[in-house]
Amino acid sequence: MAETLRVAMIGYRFMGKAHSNAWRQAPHFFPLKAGVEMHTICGRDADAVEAARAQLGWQNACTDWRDVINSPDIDIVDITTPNDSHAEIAIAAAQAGKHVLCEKPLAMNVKQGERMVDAAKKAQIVNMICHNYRRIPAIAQAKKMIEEGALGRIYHYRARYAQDWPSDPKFPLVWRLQKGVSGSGAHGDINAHIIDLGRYLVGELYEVSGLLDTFVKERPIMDAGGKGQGLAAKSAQRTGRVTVDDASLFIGRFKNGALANLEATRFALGRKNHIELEINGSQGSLYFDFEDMNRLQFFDNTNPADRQGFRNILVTKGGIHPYFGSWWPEGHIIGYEHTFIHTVADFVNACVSGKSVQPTFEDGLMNQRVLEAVEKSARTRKWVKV
Ligand code: SOE
Repeated sequence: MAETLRVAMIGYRFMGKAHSNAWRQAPHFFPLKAGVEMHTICGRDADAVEAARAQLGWQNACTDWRDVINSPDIDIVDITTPNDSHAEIAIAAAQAGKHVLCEKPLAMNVKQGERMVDAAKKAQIVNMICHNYRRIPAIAQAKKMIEEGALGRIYHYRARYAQDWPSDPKFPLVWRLQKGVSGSGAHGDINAHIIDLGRYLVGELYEVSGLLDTFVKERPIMDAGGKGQGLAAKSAQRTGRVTVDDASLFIGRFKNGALANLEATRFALGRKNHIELEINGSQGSLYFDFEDMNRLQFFDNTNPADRQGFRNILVTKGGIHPYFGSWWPEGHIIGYEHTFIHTVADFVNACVSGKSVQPTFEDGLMNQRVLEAVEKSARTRKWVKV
């Protein structure tokens, strides 16, 4: 093993947990070109971050990310904090010569995203945005099939990302519901994912027409020590105005002529983390449902007319299907956490080779440009070019 890459992760809640699992597991299941040392986990609450350190397997804990950014003992900075700190941390890490993995969305807006891309380019560091769903084997398989022409010319990309965690009006005003911390609501949080998948699978968007809405406009404010800032927080007494969207929809046209139809909502009761994609082309169609994430449905119009239909491809064949060779025998399925392990494995190997690994900060910035074009369209009720 040539070298060991020492990691500092900033943040320790939901994404911190998912990324910690990935840093721990990737070296055990993937042929990495370097070792990984889970050196330091960083968070503002000393007790909470120390508990996270012990639980998640980090060597050290610290309460100020600035202490680790310039440390000569750190090679990689992994940003899993809320959106409003991504730019400051990533730019400082890049300027310190660290490779950076940053959770999505890249930033609060395009301007911040441009500064992050510039800093990464100037520092010539390996930079990646954690759009983990690209590394679902079924999604990577879909990409391969589309590139091989299995669908022919693409006519439609239809995607929906639906959750329901804040649909109770008594759910408190957590950071994902505050524009000053999250930048936007369902739009930047989950529409960002299906925008990224559309750009990955179909191509760049040319113009969009959007609609954003907020269903619950006032929510209880958490008491200061409110635990569970994430998707399962408890309510409190005072109330505050919700400053982000609960749902965001848009239609659009890709540069290659395909049509886009995307919907992201946090008010689809019963949908907990439901991503659904359908891509229709001149030779066939693909359908994917994240609640059945090991399966890809494929309609092949070249089949003889008497036996056509959507067939289920179980994407679990090692050596044939992406990433699966590192896991189990065929049919033994994998889950949400594996998509982060795949992301980290590819990132580590890119850090060793010094090669770019998609999705980069540029991808994150392109996603940000689409997000902002949709928001502008919703404001002006006009079509907007990306
Ligand atoms: C909340 O919507 C969230 O945690 C997103 O922020 C993540 O990106 C997604 O993977 C799961 O849901």
